[in-house]
Amino acid sequence: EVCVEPSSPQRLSQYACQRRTTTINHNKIFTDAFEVLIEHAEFNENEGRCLAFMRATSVLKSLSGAVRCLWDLEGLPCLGDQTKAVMEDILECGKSSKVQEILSDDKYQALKLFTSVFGVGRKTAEKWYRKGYRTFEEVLADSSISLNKMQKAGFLYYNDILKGLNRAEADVLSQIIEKTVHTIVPDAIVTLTGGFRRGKEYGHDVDFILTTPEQGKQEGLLGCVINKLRYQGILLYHDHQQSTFDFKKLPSWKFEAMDHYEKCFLVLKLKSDLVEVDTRRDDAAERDWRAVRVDLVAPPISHFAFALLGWTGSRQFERDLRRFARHERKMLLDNHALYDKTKKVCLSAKTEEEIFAHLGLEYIAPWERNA
Ligand code: TTP
Ligand code: MN
Ligand code: MN
Ligand code: MN
Repeated sequence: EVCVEPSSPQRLSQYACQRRTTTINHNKIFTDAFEVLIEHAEFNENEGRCLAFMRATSVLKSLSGAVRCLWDLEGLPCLGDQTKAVMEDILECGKSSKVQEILSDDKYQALKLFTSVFGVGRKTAEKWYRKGYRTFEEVLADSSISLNKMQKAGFLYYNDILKGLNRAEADVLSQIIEKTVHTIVPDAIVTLTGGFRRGKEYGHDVDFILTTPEQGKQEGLLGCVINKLRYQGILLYHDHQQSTFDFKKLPSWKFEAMDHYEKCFLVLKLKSDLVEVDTRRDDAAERDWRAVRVDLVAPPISHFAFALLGWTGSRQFERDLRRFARHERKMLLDNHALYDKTKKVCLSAKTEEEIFAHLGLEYIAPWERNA
């Protein structure tokens, strides 16, 4: 059998921030399998295994063609014996026995189900599993379990939130958020970020960055936005987190999901003719809206570029940007700043392009960051 080398004579970098990864994935059959292995490793807190499969997944997503045999993997970074064994299985039998085993595992199934609820993390899911619960009905029937506000919303709007949104629905929401923000601060800047900025067709939520041309004027903006959304009758849930941002603090050296900007996690009513309401639900038949997840973050304009780069993702792209900065440049990068450890200075930036330049990286456009 003759195998076609997936192009690119140049050696592929081990860092996702030195690869261009669009939303077109020619190796979905492998990456879907790896995603199960990643989740399983996450549930078992096996960080090393998790990272290995995340890096392998990301490399496969960046290839310009489908892998047809193990020889195609020659010279590719981040593909070890473990990942190759799984791929060999899939190439030979169309599926991986290891993945099949996990998919039929009782604990995996329960944790997967429970963590699919907004507000339920691995630890809570594990607790419910250990109590012997396998279904939502069993969890909700236990009166000794007290759900927090987020989890209550998670159960209440479960089907809607699980469905996520398409691009057209994200655009409708952009208009709603922009209009609302501009009634408060007319010259505020509203920027779509997250997966939709990377050109994804579907998302589990819509992410926006709000800032103002005048430094500091973004303070208090989110509180006003929340009030306006409530007044419009479309606010179903909000978790407003105040800023804990400190201008003097150096970037954190480890990857943290959370940053220190003022932000809010919302569930909004999306009313539109465009919206497809799931009519299988009894109550859905009479309503003309669907619950959707929206994230808003409000950095000061001085830090906008870092916030934008951080919130655009993908998570693997962010992880590798930071790893590259630390290991290849002796710099610390996070959602707030870039610190040069050699020169002992923070490098400021007005645009993402400037941050890539500070790092000595070729600019990678948002739609090429689907690592
Ligand atoms: P998500 O909205 O979770 O992911 P996504 O938009 O890439 O994909 P999806 O379509 O499933 O929504 O997060 C977007 C980015 O925001 C992600 O790269 C991580 C980042 N983020 C932070 O940097 N800080 C935070 O506090 C949070 C909540 C997210
Ligand atoms: Mn998102
Ligand atoms: Mn997500
Ligand atoms: Mn989000």
